Amino acid sequence: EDLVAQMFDDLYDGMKEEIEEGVNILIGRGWEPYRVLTEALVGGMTIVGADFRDGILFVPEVLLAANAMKGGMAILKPLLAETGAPTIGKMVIGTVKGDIHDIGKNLVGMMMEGAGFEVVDLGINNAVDGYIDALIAEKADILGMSALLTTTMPYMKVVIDTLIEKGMREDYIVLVGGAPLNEEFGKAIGADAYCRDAAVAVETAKTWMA
Ligand code: B1M
Repeated sequence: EDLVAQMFDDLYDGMKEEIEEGVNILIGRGWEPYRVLTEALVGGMTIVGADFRDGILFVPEVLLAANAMKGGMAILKPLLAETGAPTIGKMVIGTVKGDIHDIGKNLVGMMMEGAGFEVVDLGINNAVDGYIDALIAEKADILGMSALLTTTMPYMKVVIDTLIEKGMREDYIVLVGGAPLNEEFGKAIGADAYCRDAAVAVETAKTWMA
């Protein structure tokens, strides 16, 4: 698909308007919103990530790419939302302390909402108290934590250990995700499940709520 290749370039170049236009065109061609999300947007960000890692792209450029991606996601958000679906459960989600990456978390939030969950998004850089206060105040069923850095992912254990200390661990389903995590890490820190991507997060949440 030529347009998707063009969108990879546009995302790489941080061209927000072009990305928004591309998303609209693909939707107009009858693509499912989830397919646009994964193939065009997440696919494009994977290329950005590789060149960022290899020192070809730098923070300012990656910020522009992230901004363009968010423009595309904003168009898809209402399309992913199922109308009138009964609420299945409530999730508090946030990126952990020290970490400002939020695209993956936002995507998980969008997909969860689309699947009928109520989502309370705490944003980025969350300390343990913020998570715990929100879980109590919101009477949440699920805690979702995101981390994109190897240096911030251990903080998830701090949060889970604090839940244990306070005798609250059994009250919540704890789901974790983010590029540097894996199944083994999820188990080791005492999460209920590691979610590889947003679709898995939705399926896992549904399974645990059932
Ligand atoms: Co950052 N960054 N970054 N960055 N950045 C990474 C993560 C990195 C892998 C790039 C690289 O070197 N290849 C690298 C980390 C290396 C490491 O830890 N080993 C890195 C680095 C080093 C940094 C800085 C330290 C760079 C610097 O300043 N020198 C800095 C850190 C700042 C901080 O957090 N304190 C930094 C900054 C930034 C930007 C601000 C420029 C920007 C973020 C913008 C934003 O988020 N608003 C950015 C970006 C965009 C990236 C990459 C390129 C893309 C991340 C992304 O959005 N992916 C990233 C490269 C990569 O990941 N390979 C990189 C798309 C997104 C849809 O995927 O977030 O994985 P992802 O989410 C997926 C799944 O992981 C899962 O579902 C999502 C959807 O399928 N998931 C969950 C995620 N969270 C979940 C939570 C759940 C469930 C599933 O809960 C239930």
